[in-house]
Amino acid sequence: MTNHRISLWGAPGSGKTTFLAALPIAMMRNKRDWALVAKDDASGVRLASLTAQLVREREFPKMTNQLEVLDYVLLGPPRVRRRGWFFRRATVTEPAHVDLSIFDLPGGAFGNSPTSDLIDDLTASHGLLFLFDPIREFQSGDSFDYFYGVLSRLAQRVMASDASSARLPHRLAVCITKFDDPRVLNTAERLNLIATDPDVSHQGPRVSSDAAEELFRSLCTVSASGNADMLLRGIRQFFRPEQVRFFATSAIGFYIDQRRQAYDSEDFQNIIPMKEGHRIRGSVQPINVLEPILWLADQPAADVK
Ligand SMILES: Nc1nc2c(ncn2[C@@H]2O[C@H](COP(=O)(O)OP(=O)(O)OP(=O)(O)O)[C@@H](O)[C@H]2O)c(=O)[nH]1
Ligand SMILES: [Mg+2]
Repeated sequence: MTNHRISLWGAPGSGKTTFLAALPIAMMRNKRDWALVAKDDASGVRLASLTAQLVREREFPKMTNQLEVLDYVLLGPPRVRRRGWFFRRATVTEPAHVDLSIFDLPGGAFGNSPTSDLIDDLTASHGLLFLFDPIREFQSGDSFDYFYGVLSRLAQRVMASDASSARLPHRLAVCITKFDDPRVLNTAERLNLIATDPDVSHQGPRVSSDAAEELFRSLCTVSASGNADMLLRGIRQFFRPEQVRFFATSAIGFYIDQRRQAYDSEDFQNIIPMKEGHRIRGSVQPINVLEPILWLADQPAADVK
């Protein structure tokens, strides 16, 4: 069994906990059989309650106030593997079985002075899932503040133990969150980045992983502080290009009318503004939530929903 530790990383309110809450739903809505099985009661109860809150109460999670470590086994569809050498070679079918620990922290922890414990946790992770909230970046422009301090401490830590390594060993999934927001969707449409896959068009627009980098670059240019362009430079400087992938994601997805079971480009918002915060309008339809997790866990990509 392979062992993978994935840390969620992103500014306060960038959507880390909601992304996690949507993960079981993304698995259930996927055609192939992916499942998360909790390794202890606390991890099982926590994720079940987060997911139920999203689906049943249609409420977003409360802001995270302490580190949460959630341990699961990620079970996947059977894969064909070769075993043994030459004459004794045999083909066996095994379900993918990956140990997955997910670290979720309050976004504030990634600010100016990250603690040593945080840097230890990130150093020991195999995959980093960086959530970039374009709406927040447009309004307050502080993603860079929650990115660079951590990144430089991480690089310092890794290079202290291996002076020859010029880049970090981690895989990095850069997830643009809130793709369902009209401002983000409009940007992707304006840049002609929407995939035209007939299989998914009834579920709403999607941006492929290759096009997501361009979307990210463009969203960085409308940063309130003008600092977001340095995010991409930091990513390029510290990670190996083949270890970085971009995703345009939404934890809640677009509103899908229950009767017609289809996306309506005239009525797609799945969020209702409330006096305080937002509520979810209809069913939760995660977009590119499972995909970055599978990529970070080094598993074959999920089938299109
Ligand atoms: N439109 C839209 N809004 C979202 C989505 N996910 C999260 N949000 C909004 O972002 C807010 C913050 O989400 P959280 O998941 O709590 O963010 P977080 O990164 O865990 O925040 P901290 O725990 O404070 O660091 C939510 O209350 C929602 O209003 C999404 O997929 N689409
Ligand atoms: Mg949180």
